[in-house]
Amino acid sequence: MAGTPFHRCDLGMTPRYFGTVKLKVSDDAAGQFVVCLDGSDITHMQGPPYGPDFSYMVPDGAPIAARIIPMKFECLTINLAPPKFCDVTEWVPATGTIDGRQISNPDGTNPAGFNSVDLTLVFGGDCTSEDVTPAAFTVTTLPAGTAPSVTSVTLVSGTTYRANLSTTIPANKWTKICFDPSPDEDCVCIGSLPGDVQGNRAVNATADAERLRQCLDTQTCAEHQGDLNRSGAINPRDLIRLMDILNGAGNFDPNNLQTLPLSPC
Ligand SMILES: [Ca+2]
Ligand SMILES: [Ca+2]
Ligand SMILES: [Ca+2]
Repeated sequence: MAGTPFHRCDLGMTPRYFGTVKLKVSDDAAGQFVVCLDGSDITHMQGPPYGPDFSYMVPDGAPIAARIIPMKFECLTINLAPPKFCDVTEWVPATGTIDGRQISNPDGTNPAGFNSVDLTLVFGGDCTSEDVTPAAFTVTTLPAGTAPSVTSVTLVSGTTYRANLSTTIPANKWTKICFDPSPDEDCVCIGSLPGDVQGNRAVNATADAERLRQCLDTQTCAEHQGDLNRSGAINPRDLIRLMDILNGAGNFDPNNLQTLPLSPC
């Protein structure tokens, strides 16, 4: 900490004296600092070079000490944010995405679902490409349950990386994937709710079937919403598969009226 010299400033007829205190910390400083200043100490102004000969400080001839009102400062609490880590500028799938497709065929074959996320990074602070490792990710689910883990990270291009999960994200839950754990984490939440063509956190036979009919008409729905059977196309077979998901069929438990909680992101 360093103090700058006091400055004299004339405001009307009354000289005022101001002080500035500068707090200098190292680049990686973080946490809470409490700065307390004692009452003004004027004793040092009574000796050289502030003695009677120091006329600039005593323009009206009165001792400088007589015109300083000792002050008592409240302690100042400063919370320093930790150093900047990497930041994620884009996640794919985007946070809030809900996969409405089946998680397997009704007979249990062809298990499928989101099993990776892509993240585009801006490096900063202490964070470099070497920090983009599986250990930098945490994965949880809501409702709580067994979550996949990040098993590997591959470079897609530029500063876009793919975090590969150990399994597909579980059905009827949010999966929350966070990079760059404390103190500067970035998270994405992806849901899986088979039958939720609307992506509104609720499976409803009437509303989601109606939405799928619109998808068939307009072909403007995202694949993860309208391609219930994961065929790569949205067509009437998806309407049949939606019925299987709603009512239960083979390995499918009935998913009508299933809901997701609010996203944890
Ligand atoms: Ca970050
Ligand atoms: Ca819905
Ligand atoms: Ca399809």
